[in-house]
Amino acid sequence: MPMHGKRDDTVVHEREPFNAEPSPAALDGQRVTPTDSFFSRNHGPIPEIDPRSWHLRVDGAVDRTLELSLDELRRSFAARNETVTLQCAGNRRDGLIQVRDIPAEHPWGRCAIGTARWTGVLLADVLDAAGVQPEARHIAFAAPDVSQIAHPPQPYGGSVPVSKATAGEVLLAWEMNEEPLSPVHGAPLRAVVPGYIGARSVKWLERVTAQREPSANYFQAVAYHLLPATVEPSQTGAPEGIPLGPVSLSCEILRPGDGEVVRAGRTAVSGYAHVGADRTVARVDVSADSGRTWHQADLSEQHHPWTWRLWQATVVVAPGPLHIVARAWDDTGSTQPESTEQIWNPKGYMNNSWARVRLSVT
Ligand SMILES: Nc1nc2c(c(=O)[nH]1)N[C@H]1C(S)=C(S)[C@@H](COP(=O)(O)O)O[C@H]1N2
Ligand SMILES: [Mo]
Repeated sequence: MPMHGKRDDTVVHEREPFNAEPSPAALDGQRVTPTDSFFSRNHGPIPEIDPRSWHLRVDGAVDRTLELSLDELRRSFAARNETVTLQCAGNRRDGLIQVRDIPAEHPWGRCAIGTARWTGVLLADVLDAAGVQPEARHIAFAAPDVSQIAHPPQPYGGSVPVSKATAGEVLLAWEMNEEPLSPVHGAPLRAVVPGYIGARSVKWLERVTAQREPSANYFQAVAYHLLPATVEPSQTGAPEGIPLGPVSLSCEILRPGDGEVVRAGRTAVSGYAHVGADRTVARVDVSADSGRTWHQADLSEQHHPWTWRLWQATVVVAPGPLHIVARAWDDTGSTQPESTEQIWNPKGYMNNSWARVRLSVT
């Protein structure tokens, strides 16, 4: 029984803390994801915040420490509306779990991703008002939700490099799809960091700190690192892996559904493709014969720089069991690895292997 205003067909991985993703059918074909179909990823209970006493503190290596109420934020800075895709680093983990089990992590399917219209102010403008000092290299975000998953248990936090924070694309948002943020999506204010893993878009934001080092928060310093396949995550002295920031190139098939029965002949295939950093999706290929021959999909326009591109194609399928696969290319000419075996990692992040659905064709 889904909650928090989500559709009835939402897949709930955990009720408390709430972790849920929409069905592929709910995500398919919509450039902007309705809020009731937007995934939700939480590491602790949703904090109870009184918006009247809430304020944002901006501190650390700044010329002026700021304390801003929501009204002051709205009054002091120009409002911005940006369409931005958020993707969880654990999106598509279920594919990695099929290679080898990943205990204690949610088996996210292909829908821990969504695109919303976010309204707020530019973090760059707020930082400008505070005056970031030259020794600051990172901007840390802190929230009040205490996570028992962290070692030791601690409130959620993370950071982004100053260059990203001041690039004029990171938002401090109070609206999602033209409505005030709901509690589950971070009311009254959240960071929206385009092109980075969702983990950096800290919800229930209450503190922004300019500092020399990345955040020491568990979710920045320990979790959300891409570990070598041979490492035991709890092993002490193990290599710390790659701290994840910009999102790698990936794509998914949202229609037909995995395991569906379809009739022989022409079949419509559609889905999304997404890449972060400063890259763009340049092409999507679809194959109805496991990658021996490829058809180029039609891509939706890139109206906004920080959104996914939806794609569709028509392929001809012959009777029998078969796999439809898809792969995206970005503007650097990079494409996705074919198999999950090559990219399995102990925490199950960044599954960017080819998209795949199994079909029975009658
Ligand atoms: N305070 C706080 N912010 C958070 C999280 C959290 O648990 N607590 N989860 C992060 C992760 S991992 C993701 S993917 C996104 C998900 O945003 P959503 O729940 O609005 O979809 O929020 C991020 N921000
Ligand atoms: Mo995430």
